[in-house]
Amino acid sequence: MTKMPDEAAKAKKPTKLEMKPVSTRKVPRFAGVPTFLRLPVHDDPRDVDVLICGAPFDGGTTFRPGARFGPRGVRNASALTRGFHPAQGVDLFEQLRCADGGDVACVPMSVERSLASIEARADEIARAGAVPAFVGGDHTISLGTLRALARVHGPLGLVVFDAHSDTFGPAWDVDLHHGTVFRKAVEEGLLRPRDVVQLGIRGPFTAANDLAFAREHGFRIVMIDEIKRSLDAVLAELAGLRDRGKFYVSFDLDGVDPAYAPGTGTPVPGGMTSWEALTLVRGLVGLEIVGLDVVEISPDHDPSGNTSLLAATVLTELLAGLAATRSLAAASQRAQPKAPKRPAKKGR
Ligand SMILES: [Mn+2]
Repeated sequence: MTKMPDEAAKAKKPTKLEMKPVSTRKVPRFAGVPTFLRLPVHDDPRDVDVLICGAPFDGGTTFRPGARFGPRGVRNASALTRGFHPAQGVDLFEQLRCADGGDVACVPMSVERSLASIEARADEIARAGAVPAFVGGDHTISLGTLRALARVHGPLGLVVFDAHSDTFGPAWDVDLHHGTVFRKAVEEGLLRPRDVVQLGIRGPFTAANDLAFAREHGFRIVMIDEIKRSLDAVLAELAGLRDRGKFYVSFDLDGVDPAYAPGTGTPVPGGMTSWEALTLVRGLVGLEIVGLDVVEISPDHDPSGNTSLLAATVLTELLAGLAATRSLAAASQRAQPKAPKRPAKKGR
């Protein structure tokens, strides 16, 4: 039957925007223009719960550059990610409306201008009531998002996966680079330092006092040995962060062992396995997470593509955690009997 022209026009314009990955029955995973998690490209954060944006900037790198290609690498690799996460028992795309918000316009040789653009985008997303999720980019980008989110939400707790503390001093007299971001964030009052947990820290260090700043400010430094010896104890500690206020989560791929994630700017042997990292990410369910990033993905240093695939997988685990947290909160609200305005009726 031939459709009337106005009916055809209606069919083309869905009344409600579908903010989930395109069905693999319609478009195979390897086809189409690559976007984060095969999501639609959508600019307006008011239409989504989470807006995933690329921050292709590596001008804060002190060693091996290439993280500017991270967002592209993760978009490609994320064709293999899926929505249903058995550990959480949730389909993240059923719980969360997500979209690819495109890339922030970064200036390759200007940290200040790039951070200003990232901050403006994070600010816009947060004020729209959505969670900004950034894919880097080197670790410097976190400072841009933290500046915006602390302004909107107040000082934040932080869970960061990383081989390095990133609280170090200036390099070549430059005080802002990917190894100083969390010292800067504390100095700018963006964090609640006693609610900062660093996971996977390891040496060798330049000097014995490399972690002095983090220790003096009360960061909980979880060295890699603790994770290897007692993952469950670390998970219990993460569970203890629930009800401690709003958190930011930052996942630097170099927290993972270079055997699993060699495509990163400053690899350090002896890190987490992919499984340990993903298990710890799952341990964040229940935290009130208002922003997140996955950084230091340098695809050109990993011809296998595993680093980008792991980054994409970490991203979906973080989102599944948000989804699980929301569905748990909704379930507990339903279970809470409301104070009855009049005596409860029998048989309810
Ligand atoms: Mn880092």
